Amino acid sequence: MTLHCCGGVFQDLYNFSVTLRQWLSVCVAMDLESRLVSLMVDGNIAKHKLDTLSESQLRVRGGGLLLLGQDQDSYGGGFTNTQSLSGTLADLRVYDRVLSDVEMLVFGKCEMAADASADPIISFSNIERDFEMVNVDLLETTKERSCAARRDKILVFTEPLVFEKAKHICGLSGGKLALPMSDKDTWRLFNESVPFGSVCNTGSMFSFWLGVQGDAETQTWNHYLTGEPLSYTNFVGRQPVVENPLICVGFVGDDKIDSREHGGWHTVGCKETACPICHLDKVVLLKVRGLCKASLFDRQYFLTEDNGSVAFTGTHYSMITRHSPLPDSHANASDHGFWELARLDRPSVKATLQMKSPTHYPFGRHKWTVQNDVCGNDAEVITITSCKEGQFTCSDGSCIEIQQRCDMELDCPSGSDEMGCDFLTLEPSYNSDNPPPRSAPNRPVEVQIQLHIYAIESIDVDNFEFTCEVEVTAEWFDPRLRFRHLNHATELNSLSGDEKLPWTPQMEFLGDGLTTSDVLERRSSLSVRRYSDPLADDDEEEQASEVFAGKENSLLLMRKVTVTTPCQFDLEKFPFDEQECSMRLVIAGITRDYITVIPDEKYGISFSGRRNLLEYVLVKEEISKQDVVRYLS
Ligand SMILES: [Ca+2]
Repeated sequence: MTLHCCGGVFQDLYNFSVTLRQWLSVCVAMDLESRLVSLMVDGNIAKHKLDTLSESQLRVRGGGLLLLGQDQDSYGGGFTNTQSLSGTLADLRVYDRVLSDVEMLVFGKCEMAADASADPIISFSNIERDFEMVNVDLLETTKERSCAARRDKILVFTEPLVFEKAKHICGLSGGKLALPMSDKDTWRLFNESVPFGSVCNTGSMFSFWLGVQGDAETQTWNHYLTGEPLSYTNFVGRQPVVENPLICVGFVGDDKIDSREHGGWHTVGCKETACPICHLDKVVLLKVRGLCKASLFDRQYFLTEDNGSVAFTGTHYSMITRHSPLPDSHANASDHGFWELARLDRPSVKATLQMKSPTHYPFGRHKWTVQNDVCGNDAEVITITSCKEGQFTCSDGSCIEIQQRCDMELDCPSGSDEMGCDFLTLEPSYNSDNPPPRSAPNRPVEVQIQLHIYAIESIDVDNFEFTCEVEVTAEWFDPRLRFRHLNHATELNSLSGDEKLPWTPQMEFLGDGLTTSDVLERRSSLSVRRYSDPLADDDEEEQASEVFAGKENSLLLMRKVTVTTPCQFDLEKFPFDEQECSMRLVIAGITRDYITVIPDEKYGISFSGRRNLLEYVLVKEEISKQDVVRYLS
């Protein structure tokens, strides 16, 4: 918040956080005589001294324009809709005296009666007379409502559903089936569900699901998710016997019966239908994934009511509402209407989703038809989800932990967590003939090499060659790539089965004097070694997944080969001598300006075979960078 004062010579910035859908009390008191500014935000007071101002600047001038809910860039003008208040003002008071800290705290704690602390010079007490209202809805509210710290919400879905489905839809909206814990809760629930009585009724009674299930074995009525027996029940008449495990509890009311029985419980077969009353115990923000960054639609929504149906209200400009079939669509029993995502200020910018059934809500992943958005597609797969950070949204909208994605266990109802599980998808622009780009022209891409010799199979002095079994491991980074859901264990991140593979170094084995070795391929694998944490979640992707940068996580090519290498044995001193044979590893087709091969400092070469080979003893194995580099061509 910026405080301007004294003809614009004084400005001060105060930082405090504003939580969506939560009331906030702010009070500012300026005492020009003692040069003290007190700012109260939700019961906390900060003080500031106006030191630098002269007497003449600290004077209140008359006139001016009080404007609420808009940012005036100039006197009475310079408005833009992106700088307007989209919210509710419950109370406003301006006094011509300095309020004390105690008075501000009383106000901040909502303890001040509406008419107390008399004589504000400006207030909402006669708002229609004192204010000109443009694009403002005027609503009656009570102090209890605007001061309530409670952030929970009761949401009624207005289609009768069987218990299982009712349970599911409350889960998708980020809540639970409501369950009153006291007579006070019951009364609230009753009041909030009464308006839906006409659509949620069975005969003369209206009927809603509560989060209660009976247990026939223990003869208890339990919370439907935790299985805990309830400490509060409100059955009409005597507590019923649980005869059948498939008995759930409904909630009744009607205007005729005794008010004590409003909100009374009764047993219903779980296969019968009633409207779900969902309890969202905190503000649930639903996210929309899959829109491009520049999209004109909001990315966060609250569940609200619109025309007696659940709707999704965006945090800024757009809303998702339900519509009946269009009159011009030839009357068709399978046309259940559609959901429309639209900009409130630009109604031509919209997206629609045909409903597949009368109870089809747009939770989860769906293909929407898009008009006039800027992402460039006329159809987009969009995910609407109440899942939290670190969770994956199944295609139906239910949530699992992100670690359960691609872990080879089916966790989503339709198994969507195990689809699209490739570690690597190459962009169409990726050319696997080209090595990774250099970070700078004088910095060739490093390919780190490790050689492990399992065995010297033979030393053939007659034919001037030796044969050994070797495992060569090459490791490099390709910043063009992005990997997904990598495991910590490299062997689980194998790319070998993939249809399209990234660039890999073409290794050749040479002997002395660049003679060519015979290579017998035994086994080879290409995998990804995870070094980093996943990148920050990107909601342009329709699905949450752990994405890893190619510049931080390496590719690992492992080749197990049997190599027969020519060697110029010096036979003059045969057989009592020491011989030196070289096996050269070359990356073909690339000059060393682009690629440099580096033997791994610590594990460059290792040997695990027998050193005593009847006639010979292996004295020493060595790997050297210089040798390798010199032969790059
Ligand atoms: Ca899984």
